[in-house]
Amino acid sequence: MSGLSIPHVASGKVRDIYELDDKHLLFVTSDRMSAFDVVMDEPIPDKGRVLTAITSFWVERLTGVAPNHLVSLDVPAGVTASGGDADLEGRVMVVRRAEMLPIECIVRGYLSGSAWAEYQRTQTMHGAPLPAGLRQSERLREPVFTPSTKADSGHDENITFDAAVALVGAGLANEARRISLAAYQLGAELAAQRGIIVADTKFELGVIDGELSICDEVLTPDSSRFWPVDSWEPGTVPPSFDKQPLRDWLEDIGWGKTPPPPALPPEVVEATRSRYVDAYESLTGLRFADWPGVGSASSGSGSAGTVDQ
Ligand code: Q0Q
Repeated sequence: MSGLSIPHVASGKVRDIYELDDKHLLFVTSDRMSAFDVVMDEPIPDKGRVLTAITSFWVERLTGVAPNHLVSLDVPAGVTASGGDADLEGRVMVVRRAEMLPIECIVRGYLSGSAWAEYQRTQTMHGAPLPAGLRQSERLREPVFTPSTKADSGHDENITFDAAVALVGAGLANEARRISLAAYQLGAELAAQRGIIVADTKFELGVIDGELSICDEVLTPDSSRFWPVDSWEPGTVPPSFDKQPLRDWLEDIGWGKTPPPPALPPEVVEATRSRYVDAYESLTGLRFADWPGVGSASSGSGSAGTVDQ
């Protein structure tokens, strides 16, 4: 595929999607880092490779739960990154194009974040009643499928399961709940063996050849709340396994959590990189140094620039 540009399809805070052909997309996960919904100016070296490696780890282990969209982790022939020396190796996924559900498929094992805020107001979670007296970060009796809408800007809206049925139909809603709960259960059990609580996670599901499939990133620190198991205490906000060094520094300097972000000192960038690498190595038991592109000349050069051929 030489000489063809790859049309840009979509970008999130961290990831960019390009069109490879009528059936495939190229996912590029950058080293961009967001905190409090603001993207920092400094990349976190190799962060995109960590997220790609974690997704790859889980996709391999979830084939018994549902099909997925992943085709290859190799950089397609002729595809190069411009806009700096960013190297695509180890941070790309060739995926099958899916008809994405218009809902976020969130599973919560613990009462945290927007669910905790709702519970404090109405003693419900995504509109469903919960017992009285629950504390922040409390473990729920069992994991719950708690969908939300997909907001183009701002925050997604938490909705009831019946509202999800109204949006996607009962068949897809029930299959999305089955897949999400089973994938969370498998992920949470394996992570717990490694000393990591998966408090909640967000799956993106899409239909490929008539089958609801696991897409996008899977059980990563960016799509989940990871807590160190020995720091968990109901009634408190446990430290984020990966983002805490950055969050602590941003709060210590009194940043107002609105753009522009402050310049990050090298030691904060490095501490954040280490936490992401630790998350990968703790979860998988594998050496991050063995992941493609890690330690290469351009490794740590930051987010991938535009992709062209
Ligand atoms: C698709 N996204 C997410 C996103 C911006 C990711 C579209 N296999 C697929 C996928 C996937 N995954 C998508 N579309 C068609 N087929 C995923 C929300 C948005 C950057 C990265 N958007």
